Amino acid sequence: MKAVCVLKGTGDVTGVVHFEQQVESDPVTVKGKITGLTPGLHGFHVHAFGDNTNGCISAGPHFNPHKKTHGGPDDEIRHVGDLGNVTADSEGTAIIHIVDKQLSLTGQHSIIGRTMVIHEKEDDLGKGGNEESLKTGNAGGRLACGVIGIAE
Ligand SMILES: [Cu+2]
Ligand SMILES: [Zn+2]
Repeated sequence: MKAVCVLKGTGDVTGVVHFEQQVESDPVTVKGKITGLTPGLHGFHVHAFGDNTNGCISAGPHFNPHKKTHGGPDDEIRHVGDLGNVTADSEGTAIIHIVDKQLSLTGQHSIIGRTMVIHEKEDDLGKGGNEESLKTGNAGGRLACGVIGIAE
């Protein structure tokens, strides 16, 4: 099973992300490139809805079918959509290569038809010590997003 997402926003940030999974019990490999960022860390999540009618805001909160609090990708307690941060280099380019155990491209909690979002700021992975940290990781605005679709 393969999926793809083209990220776009109102500014210069754009990207393409590819997803691959062999069978439902396997991890999902996420590979791609996002350009136009400020150097440093940027929160990167799957949000609940594949709705871009009002830009990236319409994608709703982080995809969280198990009703947990926000966390980092290696935490047991996290939203399914919590992929942590990607790092942009001095040119503003982030090369993504993530292998994630909680994502799936099939089954009841598939991410197909949901939205990938790249954020303005670093995701504190739920360790920010305030209420917002346990919801969004204080990752700030949504720079670009795109709906995850089935790929060939
Ligand atoms: Cu997000
Ligand atoms: Zn989250």
